[in-house]
Amino acid sequence: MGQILAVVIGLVLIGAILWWFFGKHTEAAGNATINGNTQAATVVVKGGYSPSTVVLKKGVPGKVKFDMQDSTACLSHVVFDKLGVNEDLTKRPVTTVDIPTDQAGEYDFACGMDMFHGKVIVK
Ligand SMILES: [Cu+2]
Repeated sequence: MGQILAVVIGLVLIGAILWWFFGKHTEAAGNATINGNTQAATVVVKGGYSPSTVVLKKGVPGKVKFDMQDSTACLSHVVFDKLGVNEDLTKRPVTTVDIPTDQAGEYDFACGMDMFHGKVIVK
């Protein structure tokens, strides 16, 4: 009886650990709102990026709007390495970054210290 209990507790703990590490990956990706000839997705910056993944439609000029609600230095800049973008988000409440959508691909972004990560998927 004690053994079964130990196994059950073990499985629950393993499940909790897996959820803790991998649960965030199931967070829904944000989709862009298409408005006429352009599309925009909003990422709220507050203790991280929410959502941390946004999806843009290929072929429609795209923007990602960073809605700054964080006051820590950590998240003050957003860096898109591949695009050569390094924006100071503290200058205005919402900072817009243009994303090339002529071909499918992924653009990773991170805070200035490379601690928080997100990505934009074009497909
Ligand atoms: Cu940081």
